[in-house]
Order: sequence, then structure tokens, then C-alpha cells
Amino acid sequence: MEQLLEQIETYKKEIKGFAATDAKAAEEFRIKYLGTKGIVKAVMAELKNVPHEKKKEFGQVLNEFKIFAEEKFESLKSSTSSLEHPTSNIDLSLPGDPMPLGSRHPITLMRNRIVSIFQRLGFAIAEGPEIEDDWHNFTALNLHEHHPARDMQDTFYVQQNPDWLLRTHTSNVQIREMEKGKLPIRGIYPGRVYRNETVSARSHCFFHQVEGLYIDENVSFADLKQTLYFFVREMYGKDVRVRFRPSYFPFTEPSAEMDVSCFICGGVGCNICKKTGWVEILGCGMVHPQVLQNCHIDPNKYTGFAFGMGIERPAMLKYGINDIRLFSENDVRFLKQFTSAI
Ligand code: 2NL
Repeated sequence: MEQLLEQIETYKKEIKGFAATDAKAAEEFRIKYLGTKGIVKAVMAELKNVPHEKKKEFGQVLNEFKIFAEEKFESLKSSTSSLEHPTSNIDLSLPGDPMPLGSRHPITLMRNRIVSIFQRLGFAIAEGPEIEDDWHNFTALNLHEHHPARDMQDTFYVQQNPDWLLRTHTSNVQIREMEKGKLPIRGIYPGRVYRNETVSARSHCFFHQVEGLYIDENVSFADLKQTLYFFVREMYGKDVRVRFRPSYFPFTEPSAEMDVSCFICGGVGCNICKKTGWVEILGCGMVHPQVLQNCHIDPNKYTGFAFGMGIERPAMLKYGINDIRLFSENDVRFLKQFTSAI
């Protein structure tokens, strides 16, 4: 009797220490302890030799031993089988769950198209703060204290500090680049800008712009024309015609607006070009000497040109979008219609 109890304890120690690194070892354990000729069966068979009055007590011990071995086997099985094919019920050859791919926002697509054309000409991207001080958004750009563009009606000011505002154009980035004092500069500046306007299908209180700046010795209006002509040919095709109309911006002199022959009707006249055959796409000019001076650049040594264009309107024309608010509503049914590599 005592001997059998001792024997069971020894087996238990053995079982406890049994380690299996693969399913084959776990199966060996099963055969040795739980098989038809296994140790558990043999020990259970001893019950018949136990005196009647001890049968109940002994039965319990034997039963516990059996459960002990079975539990060990279960834990060996689960720690080894999931890694292997024959004992696993995971079909590794099944195709994975499809992962829906997102798409780029149409404003991002249009911005990338514009920016990459200038990057190929050697213009470097730079970005800057959307919350800006009065100097970098207005004063440095020759927009004097009483200029109408500063009006509360057009500009969002930061309540806590009257010197701070949400930038109304990305020119603040150019000012910051010029202030760094590293010349020449050939930069392209995309970003979000803010105007205090009533939101409608045609205009929004925030929108996107790309501005460009080129400053070096001997930069002329001819460089401006040829650079922008290259841009529109890349953008709208080799057949596109351009025209410059004189204009006014406080930060450029002379200033111009550039039109392209209507890319919808080819110049014959349609609703997009209002029957004129021309579509306005950007404003430009030679950087005002006062602006250069404000940024500690000598206007007698350096000259430069600058330009600015909106992104929303060309994106709306290209993709046939009739309401500017769609860009910022984040309706997935709208957003998933746009796909592109860039
Ligand atoms: C438009 C016109 C323009 C500029 C932006 C600029 C910036 C500096 C100096 C001089 Cl720092 N000019 N930017 C120049 C001419 C036109 O934008 O219609 N934008 C949507």
C-alpha cells in the first residue's frame, strides 16, 4: 500500500518535470502515461488489490493522479501544437482578410502635382506656422498698418494676443526663409490659410495655397514668365496658351495675373471661362524692393520673383467638384473616389 503511494508520488514528480518542445514529445508523453498500456492504466489496475475498507480513499488518490496526468498532457498539447501543421486546426494557406487602402485627399493630389513640377526645376519645399505674428503675415510684406487686408472682417485674430493671427497666405514662410539670410532662394511653399469669410459652395474660411519665390542676382521678369510658362505646360499640356494682365499686390512691383487658355473648351468659350476663353490661375510679380529690405536683403544686389495660386479651384475644375465644402466634410463616399500614385 505504502509502496504504491510512494510510486505515485514519484510518477507525479516525473510528470511535473516533463518538458516537450514539439508535438512529437507531447505524443510520447500521452503514450507513456495515458495510453492503453500506459502508467495511469497500470496504477488504476492496482485498485483491485486494495482492501475493501481503503478502496474509497485510494480511489480518490488514483483519480487525482489520472487528472494530474491528463491536465499535463493538455498543457503540453496547447504549448506545442499551434506551431505545427498536422495537429493544428489553423489553415495557413487561407488568403488574409482584405485591408482596405485609403486614398489621398484631392487637395493633396493637386498640391503634389503643382509642387512636384517646381521641385523638378530645383525649387525646395518649405513650410511654416499657421498661427503667425503681424510682422511675418503683414508688415514685412509691405501691408501697412491701415491696409484693408488687415481688417477684422478678413483676418482671424488670436484673442489672447492682438499681435497673433491665423495666416492669410503662405507668404509668411517666404519672409522667414528670406530672414535666414541664405541666398539664393528657390522655394515652393504649400499650406493652409485662413480668411474670415462666410462659408458657401464657392468660398470657405480656410483653404490652400501654393506660393513660390526665386531670389538671386539678375533675376528678371523674363525668368518669371518662362518659369510659369513651363509650369502651365506641364500642368495643362503643351497646347496651352498664356497671357499676363497687369495687376496690383503690395508685395510685388510690377505685379501681374496669369491666365491660361480655357482647358475645358480650349478657348472657344464656356461656363468655366465665362465665355472669355481664358481662366485666371495665379498672381505674380517681382518682389517689391521694400520687402527685400525688410528681410535684410540688398535690393541693389538681388532681385526676385514671386507667385501665388489657390489649390481648391483647380482641384474643383479637374475633378468636377461643385461645392468647396465637400473638401472638409470628410464624407468617405466623396474621399474614396480619388486615387493616384502621388
Ligand atoms: C494670389 C497671388 C501672390 C505673392 C503671392 C509674395 C511673397 C513674398 C514676396 C512677394 Cl514673401 N510676393 N507672394 C506674390 C504675388 C502674388 O499671390 O492670387 N494668390 C492666391
